[in-house]
Amino acid sequence: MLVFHGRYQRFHMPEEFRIAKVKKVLAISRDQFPENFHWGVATSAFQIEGAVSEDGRKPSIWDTFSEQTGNILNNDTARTACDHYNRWPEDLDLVEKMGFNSYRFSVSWPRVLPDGRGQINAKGLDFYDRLVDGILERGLDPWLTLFHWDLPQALQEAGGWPSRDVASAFVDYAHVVSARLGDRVKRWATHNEPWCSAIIGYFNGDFAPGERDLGRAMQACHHILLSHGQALPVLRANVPDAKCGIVLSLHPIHPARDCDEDRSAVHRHDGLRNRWFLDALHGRGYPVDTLEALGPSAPHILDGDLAAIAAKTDYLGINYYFREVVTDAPDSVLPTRTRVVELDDVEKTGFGWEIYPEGLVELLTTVQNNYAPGPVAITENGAFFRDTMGSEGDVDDFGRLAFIQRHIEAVRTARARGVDVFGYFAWSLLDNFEWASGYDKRFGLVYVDFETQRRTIKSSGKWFANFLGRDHA
Ligand code: IFM
Repeated sequence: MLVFHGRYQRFHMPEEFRIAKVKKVLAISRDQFPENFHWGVATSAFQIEGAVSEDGRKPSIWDTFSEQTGNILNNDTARTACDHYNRWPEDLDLVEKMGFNSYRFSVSWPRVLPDGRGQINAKGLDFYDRLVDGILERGLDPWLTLFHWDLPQALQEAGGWPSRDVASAFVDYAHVVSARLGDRVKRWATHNEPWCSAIIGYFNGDFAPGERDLGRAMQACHHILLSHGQALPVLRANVPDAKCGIVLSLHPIHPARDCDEDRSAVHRHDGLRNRWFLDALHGRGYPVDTLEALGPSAPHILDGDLAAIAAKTDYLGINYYFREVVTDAPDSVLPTRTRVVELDDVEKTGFGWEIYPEGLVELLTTVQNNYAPGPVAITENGAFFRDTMGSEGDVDDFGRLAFIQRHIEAVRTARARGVDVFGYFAWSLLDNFEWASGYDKRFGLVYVDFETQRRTIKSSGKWFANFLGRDHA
């Protein structure tokens, strides 16, 4: 029987058959990883919390951006999202039920400091206090990210990340959050994917605040990295036993054609995409070739900035989704004179992103060989595929399951080659507000019916429960 239900296929598959199918694809086992390996799921505040004006929260740049017609697919907004602000106990129960030992989340800056700095919103901070207690009560290790893109709108109006003052506001915010939660949260990340908040937000314009100015984007990027470095001593002072890091989205870069032009395009592209962040964080300053390519759009850097950015961290978070294949493109809008090429005959996720697990092995070993960053965690990895709805309310997502398994296998290979990967976090716990794609692109291990807010663990989540030694979720 095959019935179509909205966008999703519904079909009948008996429970035993589905469980057998989930078990059949299991090719890796937890005991191939250390006992203390961090297995987790990741989320971010803006994508799941909703409650955008409850209890004193004020708008972030993403509220403003998503309320403007045409910026988000279907004009979706995150006003309610997964209503996690009210449903967090149920959501944490799901994390526990799927067998994870760690939970990565972010704090909403405008919930804690509605104007970005100054007056603390006690109710906002109380929410995270309860959330952290709830995480610990379920035996999960809290991994807190301070900034996952939701800059308070008031700070954007004061210039946004291109303004140096915003870096100092971030340091004050880091102080407020760590002073309150640092007795219980030991794993801290300053920023998630500065590439996206700086370059996509201020140059490409597809993300909030939607600007299109390369110079402002690079200045924003510099201040984000600076704020990371300047916040570290504050975190360490408030939380002496903290493990602090930053989370980068990195990509292996490959040439589209086997020719010198594309090989040199790879180097240039890698300069902006990867080395810009890795070099600066590891004390090498910004790559000279990229600075030259940027010309007048290069950021203003004050004495001491690069030393601050290179402050020692305890781990590096890497978010891995796909590789980038590039070609030489003198007419490109990018200062690197490169263009990302979409390949035809390759496996892809529903987003059109190439499925390339071997890229994770390459990325991890290259970062290890070039930077020796110390312990590394895969802080995000996952995929969007259209889910299949079963007649018994079950949700099959075997595409996602296979994607995740192949990437966990890649982590195992990288570890066998000497890379100290100590954690893997699936993106994401719940289907959620996928930025400019709204609710159309679902990444969750848990299906969310956005009309009823009903949650259903998908096959991938059930597989995790099995893999992590929990009885069937
Ligand atoms: O949803 C995002 C997340 O917020 C940051 N990393 C990539 C994910 C999937 O696009």
